[in-house]
Amino acid sequence: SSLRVVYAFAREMHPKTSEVFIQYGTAGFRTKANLLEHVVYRMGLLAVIRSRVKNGRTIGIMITASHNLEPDNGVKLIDPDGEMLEQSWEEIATRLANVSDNDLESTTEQIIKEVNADMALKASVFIGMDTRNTSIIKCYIIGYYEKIVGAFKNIRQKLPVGGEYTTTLYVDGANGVGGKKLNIIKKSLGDELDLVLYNLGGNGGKLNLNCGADYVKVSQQPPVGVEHKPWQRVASLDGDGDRIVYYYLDDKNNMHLLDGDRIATLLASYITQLLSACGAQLRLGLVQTAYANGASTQYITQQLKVPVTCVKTGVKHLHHAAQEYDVGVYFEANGHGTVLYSANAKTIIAKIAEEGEVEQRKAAALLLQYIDMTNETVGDALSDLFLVETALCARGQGVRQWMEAYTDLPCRQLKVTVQDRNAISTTDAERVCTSPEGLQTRIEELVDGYSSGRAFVRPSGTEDVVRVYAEADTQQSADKLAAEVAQAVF
Ligand code: NG1
Ligand code: ZN
Repeated sequence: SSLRVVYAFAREMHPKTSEVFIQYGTAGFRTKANLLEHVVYRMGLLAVIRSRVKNGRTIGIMITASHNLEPDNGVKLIDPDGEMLEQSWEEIATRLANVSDNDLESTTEQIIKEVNADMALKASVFIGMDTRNTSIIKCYIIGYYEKIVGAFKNIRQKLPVGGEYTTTLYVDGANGVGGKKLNIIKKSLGDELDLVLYNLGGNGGKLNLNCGADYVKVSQQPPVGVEHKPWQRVASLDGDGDRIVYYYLDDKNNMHLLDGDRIATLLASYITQLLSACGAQLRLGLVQTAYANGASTQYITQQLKVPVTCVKTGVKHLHHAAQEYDVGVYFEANGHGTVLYSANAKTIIAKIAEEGEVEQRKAAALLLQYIDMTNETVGDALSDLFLVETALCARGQGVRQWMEAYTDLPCRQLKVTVQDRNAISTTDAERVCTSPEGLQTRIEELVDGYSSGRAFVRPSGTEDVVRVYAEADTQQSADKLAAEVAQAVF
């Protein structure tokens, strides 16, 4: 069944769009990068087969066009001892690269028979690439969702659906790539998760326009293009599929947002629960930025008793800080994040899964699969979606129980256009403004006028604006404080 996902992906996401015959030569396949999409995906498939023929030893995939100019790219396979792919396989690679999408399945099955691959063996494939823009994208398309969906289904077989959890999930795809991927995975999910997808880019829907995670988070409005039912949980992705937030509407049509902070707390508390069921003494910590809602930080430190690190905006800072923990959960409030596990943590958990008491073994096995479902390289909306769905299902929680953990402080984000945004500099993870002179004092004076008030400003790293953030005990106060601080910046 996992192979069916692979073929569906090949057809839908990496279709063969050109009739140009392409041959595996001395340096593998090499041609214009835009002709290689389907070839790279299929070489991923072939590498897995080759690894199995080699008893599970590692096969390399190298994505590069070496000295050729930027528009070219290439892909070649490397055998376990570092030599070039065995010559008799060049014909096989060429055959697989050139079949039509319709014949891909039968040709692959034929090749598996010919080379006598034991498909039950665990395969190992390493992927390398050069710095071409097209390399990074191609590197990413190989066999990844197969693994995540496989782990998700395995876990679901162990966890009965119960309590307030329901298997129906609405998704706002932001008219981007994440929704399209889910549309393909959807069929292979069966009863485990019933996805109802919106904003898939049809009907002239424009990328991120009035929809998607950023729109929902910043405007605090539900996206257009989604049919709403009271209390139904909706996941909203962003257009390039690296952010996710959840929300629901109540029976008075008020929206309730479950943002990156909320996702982080859910994952942290579920993983803590699994770790303690394993009997593993590992240090779990959470990484946030100044944009994290103050109520979430308070809940995490006071109730969950989990340590929190606050860092500068930008995933690289969060990722780095998360590596300091055995298990590091990191999320930006806007829904960008993931969970990292140290090598030591993985070894300990794997050992418990082998040698622990019965109940500890069970919990450790579950946690290993949870780790398998996690994209530790980079925050990924789809991986995060499966992590959230698993945690909710395991705890028998619907959106309302999830929301009950803590109450967000009302907040407001604004953008201010100024002459030179770099005149503003900050310190203490961007929470304190060091220049221009007097601005920090002014912000503090303004904040003092509000109960539970907090505010900061920083120059955006992605737009030519200064961002203002404020929170306070009521929405009206948060809005007013943000406007006053914006005025002080301007
Ligand atoms: P800037 O423009 O530096 O605020 C925004 C987001 C970041 C991060 C980056 C990259 C906010 C407040 N800022 O950065 O969290 O996601 O874009 O996408 O959401
Ligand atoms: Zn994004």
